[in-house]
Amino acid sequence: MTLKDPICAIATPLGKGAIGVVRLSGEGALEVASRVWRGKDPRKLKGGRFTLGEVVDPETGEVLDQALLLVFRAPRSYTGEDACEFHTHGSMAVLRRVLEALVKAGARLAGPGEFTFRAYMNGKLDLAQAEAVLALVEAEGDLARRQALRSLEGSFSRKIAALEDRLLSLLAHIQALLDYPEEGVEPLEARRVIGEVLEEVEALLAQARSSRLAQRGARLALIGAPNAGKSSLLNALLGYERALVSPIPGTTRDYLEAPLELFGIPLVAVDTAGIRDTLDPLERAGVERALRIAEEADLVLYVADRSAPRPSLPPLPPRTLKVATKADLPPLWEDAEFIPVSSVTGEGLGQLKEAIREAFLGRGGGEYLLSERQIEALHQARERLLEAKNLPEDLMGLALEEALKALASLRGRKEVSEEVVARVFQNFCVGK
Ligand SMILES: Nc1nc2c(ncn2[C@@H]2O[C@H](COP(=O)(O)OP(=O)(O)O)[C@@H](O)[C@H]2O)c(=O)[nH]1
Ligand SMILES: [Mg+2]
Repeated sequence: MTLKDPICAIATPLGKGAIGVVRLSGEGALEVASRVWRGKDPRKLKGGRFTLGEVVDPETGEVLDQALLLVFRAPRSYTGEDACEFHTHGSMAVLRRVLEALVKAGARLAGPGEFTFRAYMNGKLDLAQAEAVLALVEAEGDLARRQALRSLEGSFSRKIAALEDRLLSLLAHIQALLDYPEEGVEPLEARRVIGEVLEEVEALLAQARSSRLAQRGARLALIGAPNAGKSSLLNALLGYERALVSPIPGTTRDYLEAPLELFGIPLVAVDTAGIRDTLDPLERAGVERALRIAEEADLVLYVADRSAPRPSLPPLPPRTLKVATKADLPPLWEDAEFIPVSSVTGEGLGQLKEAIREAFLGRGGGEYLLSERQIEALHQARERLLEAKNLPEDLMGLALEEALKALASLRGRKEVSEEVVARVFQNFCVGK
């Protein structure tokens, strides 16, 4: 496999769409395109221009579809290569034939992520940005979208670059002290710098949880006595009638799931059967299942009716918010630990949502979407920084270099030691 040969792939989802896009990129891509295109010659088109024409089978000349062709010229394309997109009608029948035609015309089917890999190799994106592309493609909720976009735009990379820079300067100083002690280079407050970098790394690591939530979503379980108002609360949170609500206790015998996006987090809300002692075997099974669902949930809403005698608390998992329902009715009990809400008037729903948000995201909310690889690299950087912090200045170098490597790996820069050397040299032109 060469790195520059023309590759092609269907870029839109497999199914039926008004339009579908087939991508082509690589050296000679426009040559390949010209063999399947009836219309203006793609080789003569300016980058960034669309043209209307027909896609044809290069062997038989059969017209496959009417399409728009969008041409990009290196380096001004996603991959940095000559590239183009065929915007055809979006059926599999069309897309498959267009792809086939491109292969006949000399392109190769792209491997997974190959376009973005080329973009990375050609310096269009760094590794963190490439991961952001993947996250954007896979985003299920608005939080993941927002955070991934921020990384794609380079804000995360810039932050990491700034941290790398500080460590490089520190390493340069330490090296200078070792090599030219007689020069009287001002000793840097190494520990303070390390402490500051460490703080930033830890602040980033604190976003690991919200990143995972944003990407994988979370399960929110509603449990409580029959008739407590669980199903009504679910409907109120959803904004539509999903669960059956009834004044007869024990209506929800099994459980039901509903997708619910809160604060951009894709949640699955699970409404369960009421928890109470019952002899009905079917209801009994439902109760047991409810308790199991609560244990497996990322967050539990324990729901109790404030207008009825106070129920005794079942064993609750640590991540539980207590909710007192029917706040519009005269209360029979009060408890500051419970958030009062009314599914009828909507009172307290905002406060409850805020509490859910805080339980999931903490107060900050999280700026970036960290991949598992990034979390791992940040952990490594953190450990090395902690190690360096506890060493005397002349022995910190190695741990600092390791920390730097871990940080640099976020952006995909593997070799940093050469750079350290260069920085030392650059920093140390004090007459030598
Ligand atoms: N006034 C009032 N009634 C409510 C409220 N929430 C639920 N209910 C009523 O309480 C009964 C039981 O509600 P439901 O949601 O089915 O409870 P579940 O068994 O816990 O799912 C129904 O008659 C609801 O209309 C509320 O906030 N205010
Ligand atoms: Mg119910």
